[in-house]
Amino acid sequence: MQQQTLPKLPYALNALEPVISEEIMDLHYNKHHKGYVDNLNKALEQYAEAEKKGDLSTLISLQSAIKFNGGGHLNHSIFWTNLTPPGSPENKLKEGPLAQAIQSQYGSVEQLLDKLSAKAVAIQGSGWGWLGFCKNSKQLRLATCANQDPLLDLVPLLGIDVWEHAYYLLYKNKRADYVAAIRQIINWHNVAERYQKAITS
Ligand code: MN3
Repeated sequence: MQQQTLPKLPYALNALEPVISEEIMDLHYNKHHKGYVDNLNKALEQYAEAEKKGDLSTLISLQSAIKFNGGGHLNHSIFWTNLTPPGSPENKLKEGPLAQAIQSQYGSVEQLLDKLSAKAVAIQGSGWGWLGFCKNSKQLRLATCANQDPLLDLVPLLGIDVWEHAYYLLYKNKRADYVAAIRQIINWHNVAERYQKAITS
């Protein structure tokens, strides 16, 4: 398997201020996300080695590291693109299939975000709140994942990282304030693009 790489951030480290501080972004992207990528590559390398040797017990023992770091890499790679500087036009959801689906299932974007926020705030410990698309029912769904578990049964559209590293330096213990503030920097164009791909593929 080829080396996984840290994707380029689509904006500057300070671009999400005042909602997310430059210090949080620097640590979150350059340390946490980079750490997931580096540790994933290490685990994948060891996995390939063990595979060559037919070393089954090592293969099994590497699975949790691959899930954790691989999930962290997948989740953050989506998360960065789900965000946009406050006040940018991408923060508004334009008319289209996603707007229609949200309206018919949740009433409005605000009502959807109220539900997603409540779920994300209630996660015990670290994890992610997600808006996803269910390919079987063709419906939007809300979900939560613990730790860095990736969202596998839905197509991920919009993720909210509620690990303390995502907000603690600015919001301290007030996870609900962070989740409320993040509405100002959601990149709805990105979410709509992901939805478009999910319904047509
Ligand atoms: Mn994180």
